[in-house]
Amino acid sequence: MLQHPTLSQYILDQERAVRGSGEFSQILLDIGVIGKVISREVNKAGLAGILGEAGTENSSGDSVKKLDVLANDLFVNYLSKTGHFAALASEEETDIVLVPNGEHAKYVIAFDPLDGSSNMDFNVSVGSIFSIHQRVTALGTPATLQDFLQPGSTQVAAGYILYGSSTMFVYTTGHGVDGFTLDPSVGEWLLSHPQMMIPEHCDVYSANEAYMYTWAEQDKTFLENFKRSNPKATSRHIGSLVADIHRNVLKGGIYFRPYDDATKHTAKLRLNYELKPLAMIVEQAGGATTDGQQSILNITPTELHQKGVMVAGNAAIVSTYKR
Ligand code: AHM
Ligand code: MG
Repeated sequence: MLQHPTLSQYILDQERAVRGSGEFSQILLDIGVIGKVISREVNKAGLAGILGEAGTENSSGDSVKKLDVLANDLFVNYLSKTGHFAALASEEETDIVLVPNGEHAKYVIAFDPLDGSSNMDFNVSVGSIFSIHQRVTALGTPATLQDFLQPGSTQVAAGYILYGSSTMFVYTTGHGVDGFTLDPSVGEWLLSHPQMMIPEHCDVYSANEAYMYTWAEQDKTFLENFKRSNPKATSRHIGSLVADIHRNVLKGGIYFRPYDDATKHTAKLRLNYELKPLAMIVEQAGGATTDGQQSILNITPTELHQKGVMVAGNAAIVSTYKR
């Protein structure tokens, strides 16, 4: 275990190197704590039928929260008390949540507390995703929606926690991407994947091809060309965004989610909670992202829950996607 630095050792070393205030280290450590608690709950989710169904009372008479509700409550309650955030935004909340007495806090955070939660019942990997910005509104005043309508390029940190066969915490502060694996026996995050980089070689594509019949012609052609030009091309699609992106970053691959229905411009993924943070991870790992016209990180949201499309992964291939 001692061969691998813990999350706190690593973050504090980094913070010392840049002579930071320590505030940022504390934020990442706080998210690490939330990840550990959700990991514990996800790991015993299969016992729900034994200990009590979610949404009902368990045998002790305690109410059992659905996991996505529990994860959201945990993010909101824990982060509201840290003093670092003026406001929070969650995929599960209609509006931004102002933190009581948060007027003097420097940052805002957007998160998807448990992405892919419909996979939970089948023991498929799920994830939490977060995106942190410095406020654009004046310190000393309440944060506003404007603080969340910033392009991904101004994120000061972003990342995810993947609840898979092991639990991993992957984040970037704009200096590459580091991955930590939870050692459940001691409850510590250990640096297992320092400076993750997308391999140049890329055989994998991840797409929900069920939507292909309503894709635009150029989207069908893009995928066809990828398959034709690479005899080893293979499909890997979990349908759980964090897991799909994580695998592609480690193994090399393209995540392909154009408009599900090109005529209606139907999209599923949310810019603030899913696309921006995961795009920062992909680009910091040496990959590229696009909506067909520009990097996902250059899009300025105009609505809190705005949805969008994303092609992400190996830069050489992503750069050939245009719309
Ligand atoms: P959610 O935020 O409601 O969980 O939905 C997001 C999930 C992603 O994890 C996944 O990639 C996508 O939905 C799958 O959607 P679809 O079944 O339409 O392909
Ligand atoms: Mg989601």
